[in-house]
Amino acid sequence: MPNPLFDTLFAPHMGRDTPFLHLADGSTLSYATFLARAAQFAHVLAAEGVVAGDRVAAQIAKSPDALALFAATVQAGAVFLPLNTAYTVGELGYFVENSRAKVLVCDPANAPALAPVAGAVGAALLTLDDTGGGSLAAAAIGAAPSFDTAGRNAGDLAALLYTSGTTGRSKGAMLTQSNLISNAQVLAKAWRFTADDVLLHALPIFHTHGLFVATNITLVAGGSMFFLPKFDPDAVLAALPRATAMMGVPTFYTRLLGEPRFTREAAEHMRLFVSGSAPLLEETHRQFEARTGHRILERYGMTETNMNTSNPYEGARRAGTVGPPLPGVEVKITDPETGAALPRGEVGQIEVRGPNVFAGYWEMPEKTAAELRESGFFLTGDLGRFDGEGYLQIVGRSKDLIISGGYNIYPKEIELVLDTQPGVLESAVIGVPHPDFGETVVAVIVAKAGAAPEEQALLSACSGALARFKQPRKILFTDALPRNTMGKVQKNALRAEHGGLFAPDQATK
Ligand code: MCA
Ligand code: AMP
Repeated sequence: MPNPLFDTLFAPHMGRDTPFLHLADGSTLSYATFLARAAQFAHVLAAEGVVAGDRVAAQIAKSPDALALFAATVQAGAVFLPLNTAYTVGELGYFVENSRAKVLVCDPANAPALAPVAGAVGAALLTLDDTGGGSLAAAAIGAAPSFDTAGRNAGDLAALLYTSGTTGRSKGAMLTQSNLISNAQVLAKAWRFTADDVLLHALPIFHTHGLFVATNITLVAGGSMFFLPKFDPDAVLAALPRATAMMGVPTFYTRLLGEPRFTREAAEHMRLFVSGSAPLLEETHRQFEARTGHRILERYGMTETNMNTSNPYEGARRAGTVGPPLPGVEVKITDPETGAALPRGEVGQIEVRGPNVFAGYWEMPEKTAAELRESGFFLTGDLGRFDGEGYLQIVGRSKDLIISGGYNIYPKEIELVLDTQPGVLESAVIGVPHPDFGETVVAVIVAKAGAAPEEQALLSACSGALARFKQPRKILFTDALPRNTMGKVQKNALRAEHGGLFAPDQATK
């Protein structure tokens, strides 16, 4: 039966005895071996009662098996729901419950804590670690290495990716098979990926960047990947001489530039470095070119839209811009008040339409209606302008969002935790420039009259409730928050006041 996503990404490689994944221990996994493993996992999912359309949630370490679970989920016709490994049990409960996952796959060490989370929605709990262990792997032993691919339509859901919201409540972005197919095909062509490419993959695989952009492009092209567990400069430098392309968040590139061993010679074998998920400083772009001779190709995307614009492969890659719209994608700049299109050159909200744009937020029709216009244009919450050559520049955000090392952090979620702590009257969480993470989280607290909450107690409260990357790196105290005449906290004023906290000469991280 047809399953367009499986038929595009995986089926063409069935039985191919050529490399798919090169691993840190020097071993290589062929496409045939990988797909046999995926088929075995699909049998396990089916045995758990997973049918087309069911959600398979996974909070597991990056490994070939973790990727095989994605392939298995697609083959079984289910919807993949990858979760950041940094999330706490409290954070996870919401995703599993909200999605009504049929299966939750987690690390064996987390199974005791997550059993009640799975139990609450009647999800089966399976485990998988990064060394081939766990109950999912055990159940796959002896399963047939082929699976009758479940039938799906291009408009059916392939993945549910949760993105935080300005209210602090996460929304599940529904991505269809055709969203993923169209973007992978467009990008593979735009960035000239072929079966000869070896992608250096050091990103996490629970986000669009590492899972759909990096992996799906490689699959469409039939190339292979150096599949590193995480970004580690030593491992990246070791792999560079045999890789041809790399994708990363700006922190990857600033960290590489911090390595004297990262030289023109070290990058000699590479044909392409791509950056996205957060703004790449023009300075980083320049330093990178001076060091390696390569001009980083910056592109712009979102969980809800996959990739929207990209600097060209051939032609000028311009620092400080994210390039023109990708083929098939429409981008317009509109007046935030009226929604009317603005003339070229003016700054406004960025709206996007195309086959890449998601189908809406899972069971949130009001939120969907508020952000996805009937015309099909999606309001990104980013502010930008087109320059004279039709390149998009992102100049800011209308959404209250912090991007730290490529991870999105919604201040509201942290404020909700801080506001309930003893002695806290109110809080405002802001992002300030950070030399390593681009931006980092700072909380400004107003204490209740007569109370004196301590920074350490507040940080502890955050660490119990929030993933590490969301926790404030600094807590400041003030008598009153700056407000405008409408009573709204003026975060711009706070950012201006505290913007130098992590300036390189005083960075403490
Ligand atoms: C880890 N930590 C962080 C972050 N990552 N804190 C703030 N921001 C982060 N991004 C914490 C750890 O918990 C730890 O805390 C300390 O920082 C360092 O931990 P370590 O394990 O050394 O972290 P790392 O390996 O240095 O991680 C930094 C990283 C990683 C390599 C930049 O965060 C990363 O791989 N980021 C990529 C994110 C990504 O893929 N984003 C795409 C999503 P402590 O100091 O207490 O020990 S956006 C997307 O998909 C859209 C569609 C797009 O356009 O691409
Ligand atoms: P996410 O919701 O995690 O997919 O993050 C999407 C957001 O990341 C976008 O709305 C932008 O604010 C930001 N983003 C992605 N790529 C870039 C880029 N190249 N430059 C600036 N911001 C970016």
